[in-house]
Amino acid sequence: MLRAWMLAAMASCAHAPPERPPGPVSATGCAAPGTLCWDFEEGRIPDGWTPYRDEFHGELRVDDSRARSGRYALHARHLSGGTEGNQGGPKKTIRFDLPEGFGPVLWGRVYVYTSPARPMSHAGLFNARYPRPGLTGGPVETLDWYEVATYRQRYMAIWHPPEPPGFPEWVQLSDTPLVLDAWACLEWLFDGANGTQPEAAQPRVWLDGAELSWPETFVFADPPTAQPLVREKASNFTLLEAGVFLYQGLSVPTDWWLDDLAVGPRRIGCEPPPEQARP
Ligand SMILES: [Ca+2]
Repeated sequence: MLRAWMLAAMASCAHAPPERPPGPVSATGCAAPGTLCWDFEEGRIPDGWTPYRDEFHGELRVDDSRARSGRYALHARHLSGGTEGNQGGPKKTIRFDLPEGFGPVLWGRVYVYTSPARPMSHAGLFNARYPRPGLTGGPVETLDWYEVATYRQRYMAIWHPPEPPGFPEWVQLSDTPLVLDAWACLEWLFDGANGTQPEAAQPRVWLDGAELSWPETFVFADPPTAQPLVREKASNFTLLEAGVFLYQGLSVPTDWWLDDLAVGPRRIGCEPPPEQARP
C-alpha cells in the first residue's frame, strides 16, 4: 500500500494534472529518481500522511485559501494557545512513513507563507527521523531527528536525540528573519551519513537559494545537562513530520501555508520567482 501511495505521489508530481493553470507554478524537481513530492492538489491531506500532533487551538487542513502552486496548500490555520516564554504551544502536524531504504541523506524543499506576525516561540515546520545506530526501525519516540524551524523570529535548524525529551539538542540559530506575508522557499540538507566523519552532519538550510549562516549555535537541554551531545549517524530516514509545532505559547493567532513539499536523496531546488520566469 505504501509503495502505491509513493508511486501515486510521484506520478502526480511528474505529470501535472490538466486542471492546473499554465505558467511557472508547478513543482520542480519531482521527476528526479527517489524524489517524493506533494503539491496538495488532491484538495485533502494526501494519501500516506496521517494526523500526528494536535495541541491547543487551530486546525491543519488542505484548503484553497492560499496556494503557491495550483489551487491548494497545506494550511495551519489560526494557531494559538499557551503562554509565550512557557513550554507548551499549539501543535498541528501530519506524519509520513518513508519507503524502506530511503537512505541516510535527506534533501528537502518546501514553500512557506507565514502571516500575520513572526512568532518569538520555537515554531517547527518540518522534521525527518531515523533509527539510532544498530536499529532498523521503531516507533517515532525512539528516532533521532533533524528539524527546520523558526525561533525568535529567525530561521533555526536542530539535531535532536529521540523525543521525549528530544534533548540535549544541537541548535543553530540564523540571523535571517523569517519571511512574512510572502512565499519563501526553504531547502535543507540532513546528511546523516556525513562521509567518514564520526557524527551525523550539522543541518544546512537555504532560503530562496541562499544558504543561511548560523551566528548562534548552542546545546539546549531542560534542565541543563552535562550529558555530551552525540549526533548519531543514520542508515535510513524512516519518517517525516510536516505542519507547525510550537514548543512555547503563541498569543497572536497565526496562519502558515506550506506547498510543494518535496524530499529526496539529491537537491531539489527552488524555482525562480514567477516574475522572472514569465516570458
Ligand atoms: Ca499546491
